[in-house]
Amino acid sequence: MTTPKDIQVSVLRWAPPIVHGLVRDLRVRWALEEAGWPYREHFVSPEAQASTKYRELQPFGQVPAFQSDELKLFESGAIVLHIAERSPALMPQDPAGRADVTAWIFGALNSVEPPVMMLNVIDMLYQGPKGDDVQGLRGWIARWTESRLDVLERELEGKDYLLGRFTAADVLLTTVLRILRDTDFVKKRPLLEAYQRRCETRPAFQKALEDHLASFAQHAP
Ligand SMILES: N[C@@H](CCC(=O)N[C@@H](CS)C(=O)NCC(=O)O)C(=O)O
Repeated sequence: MTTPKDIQVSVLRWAPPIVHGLVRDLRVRWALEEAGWPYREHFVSPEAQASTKYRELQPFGQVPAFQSDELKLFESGAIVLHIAERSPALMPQDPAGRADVTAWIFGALNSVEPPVMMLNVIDMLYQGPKGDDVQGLRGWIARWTESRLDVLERELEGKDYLLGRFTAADVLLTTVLRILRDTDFVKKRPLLEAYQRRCETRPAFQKALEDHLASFAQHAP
């Protein structure tokens, strides 16, 4: 399999420290590091995000967006899947194994990330009053999140990674679990915490995180 050339990944030119290590270009950087595909950063400012030119690349004006000599792509899950489909480091070669990875990529993004993000919205992003109604909603979403983490714990029992070996599904699941870093949802579950640590101590993750943080430091106001 040939490696695409001239890869560029869009990243926020700067973001406040509260989201450092969470912005979704990290997923793509990590997958690229695991695959061994060189890439360049395409820094986008808030003005660029709003521009017609950037919206042709990412219709919602968000990051990440991906470009290569072959194609352009948006949505972190689609980008990681694209890389994985061409990289044995992220996806096994047999059809059943590939199907499992695809299912877990969607599982991480579509079944685990929604309640995790809702908690994040209430805890970090929502600035309005947090009366009984918001607390009640948070409690309900917290139980939804716990039920998803229960499933993950069962899946990971006796395994180092979701599908036994490391795959793109672990890139997405780990970066989703990171969103809970200021809570005890993962911390109180030793098996999940160990899984997250195992994934985050991989050299490819460390390199991706280092570059992700360096680009914010470089553009700090
Ligand atoms: N579903 C999208 C979400 C992308 C997203 O939420 N990007 C955020 C950073 S993590 C962003 O660009 N926020 C800035 C904005 O929306 O203006 C994906 O996974 O790529």
